[in-house]
Amino acid sequence: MVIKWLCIMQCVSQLRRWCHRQLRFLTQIPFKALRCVRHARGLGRRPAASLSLLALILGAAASAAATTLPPLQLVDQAGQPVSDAVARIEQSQTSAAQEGPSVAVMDQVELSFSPKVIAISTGTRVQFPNSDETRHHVYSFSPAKTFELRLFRGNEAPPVEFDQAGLVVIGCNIHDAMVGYIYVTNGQVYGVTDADGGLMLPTFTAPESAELLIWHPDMDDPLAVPLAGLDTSGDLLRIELPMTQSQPEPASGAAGGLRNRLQQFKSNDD
Ligand SMILES: [Cu+2]
Repeated sequence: MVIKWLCIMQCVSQLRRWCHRQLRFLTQIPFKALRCVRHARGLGRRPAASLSLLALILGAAASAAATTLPPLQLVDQAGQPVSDAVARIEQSQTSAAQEGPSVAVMDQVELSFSPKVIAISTGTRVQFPNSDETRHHVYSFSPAKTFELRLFRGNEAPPVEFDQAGLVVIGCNIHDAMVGYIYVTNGQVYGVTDADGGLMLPTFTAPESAELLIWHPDMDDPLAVPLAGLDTSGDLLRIELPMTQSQPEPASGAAGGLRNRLQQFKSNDD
């Protein structure tokens, strides 16, 4: 009798556990169903989001049609050509952009950097061959790149990689008059004017709000010209630059400026 009673109690207990599990399952159904509805609504929103993204892409493409500017000619206030000016289109892209790291050259000829100004993409390495008989000691203390190539001849100096955008002023520790500029940019569309002030930029795409930016060591500030404001109807795009009237820095001033920057850099670095 006792055994029979125990069997009945066990069956009742199992029945209670089964009922409890069923009850839990039943109470979860609305939440599962709710999650399914939310998921379905989420899926339902995805096409709309995709359409919005597609519209944005199409809109951007429409406003960023390929542009080819006429050849630039940069002149000073007297109409004289300005060489060694860097021009670039901000926020622009071009299929003509070089891929991967490349090597640029800033030679040293007759106690001068040659070219005096180069423009490069970030990640570019620059070789500093010395074509003079005397030795040079090339250095820079610019925030975008601080380096030093101790006294060297010929091709003894290893290339220097410029991995940060910015203007890098180059000097020689032996010859104070030697000053060069390396314009490092993250952009793709840029160039340096030749001896005639001329420059042909590659075909590019850019937002309508983008600007043509021009830098030169003899300008107080870079010049920014909205692309929308450029008259591109002619065979030549002539732009007058607000050059400073003063002559290039005298030798002592140039080197002194570099040394002052060195001291400032060192004091800021302490
Ligand atoms: Cu030198």
